Amino acid sequence: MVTTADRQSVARASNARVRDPDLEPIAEKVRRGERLTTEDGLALYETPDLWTVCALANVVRRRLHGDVAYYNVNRHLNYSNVCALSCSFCAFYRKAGADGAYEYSVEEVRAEALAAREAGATEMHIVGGLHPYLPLSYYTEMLAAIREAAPEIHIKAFTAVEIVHLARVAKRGRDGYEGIKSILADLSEAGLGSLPGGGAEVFDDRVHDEAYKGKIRAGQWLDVHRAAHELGLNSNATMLYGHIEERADRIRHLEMLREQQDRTLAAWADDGGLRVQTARGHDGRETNAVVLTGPDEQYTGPRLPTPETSRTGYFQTIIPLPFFPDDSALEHLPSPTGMENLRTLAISRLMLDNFPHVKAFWIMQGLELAQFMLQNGADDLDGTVVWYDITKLTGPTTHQETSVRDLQRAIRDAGFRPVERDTLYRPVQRDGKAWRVAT
Ligand code: V47
Repeated sequence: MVTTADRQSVARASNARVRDPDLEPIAEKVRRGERLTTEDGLALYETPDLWTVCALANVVRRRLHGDVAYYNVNRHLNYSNVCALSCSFCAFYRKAGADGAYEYSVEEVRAEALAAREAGATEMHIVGGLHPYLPLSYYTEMLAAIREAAPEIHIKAFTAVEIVHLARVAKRGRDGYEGIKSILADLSEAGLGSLPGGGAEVFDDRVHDEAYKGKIRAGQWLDVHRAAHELGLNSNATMLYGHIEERADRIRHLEMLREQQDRTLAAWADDGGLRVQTARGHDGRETNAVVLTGPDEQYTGPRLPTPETSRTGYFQTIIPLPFFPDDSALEHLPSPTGMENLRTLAISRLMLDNFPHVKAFWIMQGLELAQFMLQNGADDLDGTVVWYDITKLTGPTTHQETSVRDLQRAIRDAGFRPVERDTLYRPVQRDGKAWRVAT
């Protein structure tokens, strides 16, 4: 719900002085709710005027979410680090039988679900490596065990590459798109609620072949999410940046995500009252674009395009992930700086005009920078997390937890109103450990 105070803050933000005159045409497009082009994206990267980039991202963020900033009470669970791949950016994977390799049993996952329930969590976010030996039944049993132990918890699980791996494990790899869709249907039947955004890395063949050869390419990653959306499952998207890719690769990545979301939203536009504009895709071709913000706000809540139509099956959130070099085969590279992280998040907000949410994942950005990002495009910090094995911000520990009090304090201190959400961005009403989705 966008209030008068929100409108005033949008107006203030829209009138922010543009210091670099080259950004004026881009600022004008943002004010009018028009789609930005590839060249605009590159100009936002090249300008020394980072403050205007951030101010423009703040205009869009405030149009969409006013003074609200989201967090959730969740648990991340990395069920196994055993992986058939050896991506050079990754410090998480181990080969089967190697020192430090682990996998949770279904009973251990059940115990985690009970602990999450005890702690009042609304979501379990579950991902792992491409385990060469676990059968499909391990995954469906894992979901069923969680559903039984904690039926109210939303299970957001498995990156696109894990889904493709499961199709191969279940000998449905040759069935292509239909094989992938049938795996998703089986997982959904067992309890899967949505897909996280991991494993997208950067959609570029050169970068793929140098840094994560063997992983699925852009087309397959997008296909898995398209199949999930067709089944009515929402999903997220990530971009892992700051390693061997170019800034132009990042812009193309964002454009490819935006075009896939266009195809979903444009099909809903007629009955949802969304305005369709003509734009150019990343390959120069004409597309039907749906921009969620404009001088008259269009986005109406957690379920696009209107609460009445209650549609699900779209990208909710973009999560830009800064590269952590430590202990990876790319350890010699520096990690992106705070300024680069801020700029990339702001540009993600501006380019992904049809994604409702932008997450500053505090585990990777650090809570201090994530808090600042709320003023520069982000509207979500992720949650309490508890255990996280893939990257480590401080030291070797995988216990990376923050309290609701600290998340709320960070949000308030940044000038926003903390709202606890469920995985689908519905506000949560909480009384201690007990909670329900607010109506
Ligand atoms: O898939 C792996 C990336 C992802 C490194 O959907 C690395 O809400 C940086 O996807 N440096 C997992 N990144 C995290 C993820 C995620 C996180 C929070 C919320 C959501 C969501 C999704 O982390 C992996 C991979 O792309 N990753 N290694 C690294 N060294």
